[in-house]
Parts: sequence; structure tokens; C-alpha cells
Amino acid sequence: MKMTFRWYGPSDPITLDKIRQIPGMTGVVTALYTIPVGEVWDVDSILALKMQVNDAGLEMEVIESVPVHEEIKLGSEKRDALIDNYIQTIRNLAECGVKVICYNFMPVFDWVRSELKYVTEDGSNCLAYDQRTVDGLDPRKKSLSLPGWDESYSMDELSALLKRYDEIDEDKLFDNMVYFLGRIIPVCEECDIKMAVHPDDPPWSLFGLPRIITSEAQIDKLFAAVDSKYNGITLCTGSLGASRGNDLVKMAGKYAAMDRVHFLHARNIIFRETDDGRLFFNESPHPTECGSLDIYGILKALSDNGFNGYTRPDHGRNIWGEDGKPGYGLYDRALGATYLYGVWEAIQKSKC
Ligand SMILES: [Mn+2]
Repeated sequence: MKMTFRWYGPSDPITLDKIRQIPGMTGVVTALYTIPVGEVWDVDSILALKMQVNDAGLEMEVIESVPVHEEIKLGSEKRDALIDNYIQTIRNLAECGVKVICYNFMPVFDWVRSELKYVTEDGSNCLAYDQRTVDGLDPRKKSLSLPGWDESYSMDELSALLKRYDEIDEDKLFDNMVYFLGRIIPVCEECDIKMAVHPDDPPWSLFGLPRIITSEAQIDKLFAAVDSKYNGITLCTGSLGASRGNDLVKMAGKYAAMDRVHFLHARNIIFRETDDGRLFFNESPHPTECGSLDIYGILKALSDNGFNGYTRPDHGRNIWGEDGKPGYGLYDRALGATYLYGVWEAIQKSKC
């Protein structure tokens, strides 16, 4: 396993020097945040970022993310030119030594939570999801006050974009994803750079928009549609685990055996009982006993089936008075990394 840490670039208050001091850390997972979605990432900009990371004694072998333009997800006539740009970005990243690209195929909205600072029993705070709050939001009717939503669209732009998605159901979105992969995967094979789709978070439809990377059946369908090991996944335990129907231990073992797990996001969540039976969960400390997911079982299944790849502790809580970017403070993610590292060491040594 290669332990990595997400780094939001030079403006991230969690500096490369701090990341390097976390035991077992080999590299960072980052992106060029200033390049508009759809434009080519040029070699000079990639190399400048890589140099900065390497100078701090860390590697930059995983990019999270190269965003996919909405016109590609919508399958419009503009998509081919944008896919050409994406292909050039893939080639440029490969030339700079990048091995894995994380991306997602969620329409309009990325991850969605109802609270960014849910206070837990021990006084720490974390991201949480309450289905009732999300059900009360309708981005088509009024301005969205969604935590973490970056408001990169005006109300009118968002309405227009959502209207275009009225024509796109799950099947159409899936077809558009297969079209995209059909064009880029041969290039990935040629350049030896792997695509790792991040599952939808949470893994179900929101605001009437289709979501397709949600379950074992859907991932099977995706792998069958573009049958190459370069078409793989980011196994994000917290995202897929939010759907109780997903058996994460089984999926981890199965997809590792297929050599389709190119990146692991390890995170735990805890489901809460609610009076009316609605769905509510919050993100918890990483260890198995702190949440609802069997993190040990997932790591064991991955190891037993040949996974030895890039891993990062996914979201952490704010602890010890830290007031970090929601999910991306230093302390709890560092604790998560050392926990994951320790479990992994024990699994490896128990095989001897
Ligand atoms: Mn994730």
C-alpha cells in the first residue's frame, strides 16, 4: 500500500512539510485547481506542481481530480472537442509520471451533505447527512443553500443546466460515460495511466438528477461496457457504504481480484437511528469500532486479493480545536493514516 494524503495545492493551510511528517506517508494526491474545467492541463503547470511536491520529499502519482465537463456528461455536440482536451491532459499527466487519475461522473453536484459541522458526543465535529434536510431542498425552485456547494453557477445558470438534465436519465448518462471511456481508455492503455472513477456520494439520485456509480451491479455494468483494467474505480468506502445494500468487504475483494481498484479512499461513517426511520449518518473516526463499516475487513479483502496500491485516509473530523476545511483538517486524517498503516502492517505480517 502506498499511503497518500489529499493536498489542495499551495493555498492549503496543511502544508507539504506537515504532510511529510505523518508516518508512512509517500505522496500527495492533488490537482491543478486554477485551470477551468474542460481546458488542457499543460505540461509546464503539471511539472511546476510536481516539482514543489517532490522538493518536499513526496510523490505526485495520483491526481484527484481531472473534472469531466458537463457537456461530456450531457453528451452534447460539444463533447468531442472537450474529450480531445481531456485526452491531451491524460497524455501530459502520463508524461509527468502520474499513474492514476481519479474522476467522477456525477451531474452538476459533487458530494452532498446536510451539515458540515455536526457536533458528536466527544465534542469533535464532522460532516453529516440527513435525508430530511436534503429532501427539503429544491434547486429548481429557489436558491440552494447547500453546505459545501461552491455556488459556481448563478441561479439562472443552474436552472438552465438542470433543465438540460431533464432529458438525461440513468441509461443516457451511462451511455455518455461509456462514450467518454471508449475514447479515453485506449489512450490510457497506451500511456499506462489508470482511470479510477469515484463513486457517487451519496450513491443515489439527488434533486431528480441521475446517478450511476452507486452499487456493485452498476460497477459490474461499467466494467463490462469498457473491459480494460485501465477502467477502474476509486474504492471510496464512505461513499459506497452510505448505501446499506453495498457489501463493501465483498466488493473490495472482488474488484481487487479483477485489478480494478486503483485508489482507496478509506473512511468510516456511522448510521444513526431516527424517530421516523429516515436516513441519517455522520462521518466517524476511521477505526472499525468507531463506525458502521468494517474497515479491517475491507483492508483484509483488498490485501488477500492482491491490492497494494494508492490509499488515502478520506475525510476526517475537526478535533483538538482545529477549524479545518470540512473533512480535510490535519489531525484526524493523520490519525486515520496511522490507523490504516497499522492495520495494513498487521495484515501483511500475519501472512508470514
Ligand atoms: Mn472519497
